[in-house]
Amino acid sequence: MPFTIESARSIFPTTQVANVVPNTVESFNQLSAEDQLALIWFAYTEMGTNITVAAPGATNMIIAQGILEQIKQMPPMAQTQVMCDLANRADTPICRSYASFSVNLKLGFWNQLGEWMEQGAVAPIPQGYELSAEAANVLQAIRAADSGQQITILRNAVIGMGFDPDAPGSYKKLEDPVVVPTEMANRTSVTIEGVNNDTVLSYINNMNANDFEAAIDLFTSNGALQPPFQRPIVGREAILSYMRAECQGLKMMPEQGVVEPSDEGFTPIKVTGKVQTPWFGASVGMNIAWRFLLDPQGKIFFVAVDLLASPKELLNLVRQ
Ligand code: ECH
Repeated sequence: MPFTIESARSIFPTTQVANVVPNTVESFNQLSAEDQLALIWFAYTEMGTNITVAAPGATNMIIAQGILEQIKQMPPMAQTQVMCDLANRADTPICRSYASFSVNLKLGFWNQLGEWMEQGAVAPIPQGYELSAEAANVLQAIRAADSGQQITILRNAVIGMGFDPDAPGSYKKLEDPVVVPTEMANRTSVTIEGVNNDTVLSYINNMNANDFEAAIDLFTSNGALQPPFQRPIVGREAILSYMRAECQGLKMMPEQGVVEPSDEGFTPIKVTGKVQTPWFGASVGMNIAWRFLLDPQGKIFFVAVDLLASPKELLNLVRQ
């Protein structure tokens, strides 16, 4: 076999990804808890003027409701302490529960706290709070990023909070309720300029219909999916749980692509386009590349999803 998962990761090596995301999240993580909270507050409220947030219906907010109500009943100082503990990844019962939340539940949790902070029901960021020079630099980097990069930075900052007793990511996450796939009659089908490969088209159409069982059938049994800035997730079962947790309600809008000649039966295909998350709907279109590697039977051996450095990258379909 000419490819391993590791070697597949570097197909289409000229793809420029948005390194501003991991770099900014890393600088963010070095800041004090107070600076982190204030910075996200500033970034989030500035962004909120151009884009609308909608907590996806699929999120099981009930699970977080008890903790949210508990926080709401606390005196303001204690509320601020809980938020700082989350940012500090302190070992407290609330931080442990938070770490067990799914990604959407973590976002929904903060979304609720943000609404309450705005209404004055939860301690707000103190008026006139001055960011440290380092935090001001991080905020500047976020302002300079495009909206897809901004929401990815926020998301990655938020999911790293709380206290995970095991190695990061290894904790058994609570699962979001499974949504039923879109009925056949109501499904959409995409067209991609330059690509009419059935596997790729089925992948996108099934993902858009939340039909993850069908999407997973397109992978080889040891196939892998590599999300932006992450290691590959290997094997059908692991990919299916990931899809159930993170792919509900995504809208994938591929635009163009290129099919490379096969290498011992393995075919590299790159597709670029936009993705919308249910959190922001049509107000944020993320510029994305899918780098597929299909095996000789046409199954997905590997697919990387990249968040692109700039819209210019949408046109980078260099074969090599
Ligand atoms: C407040 C102040 C105090 C501290 C905090 C606050 C609240 C912050 C809040 C933040 C909310 C942020 C949100 C971010 C959502 C981002 C969603 C993103 C989704 C990207 C999805 C992609 C999907 C790509 C994929 C494709 C595939 O083919 C395979 C799968 C997959 C203000 C209170 C913290 C509330 C809501 C970035 C790119 C295309 C890889 C998934």
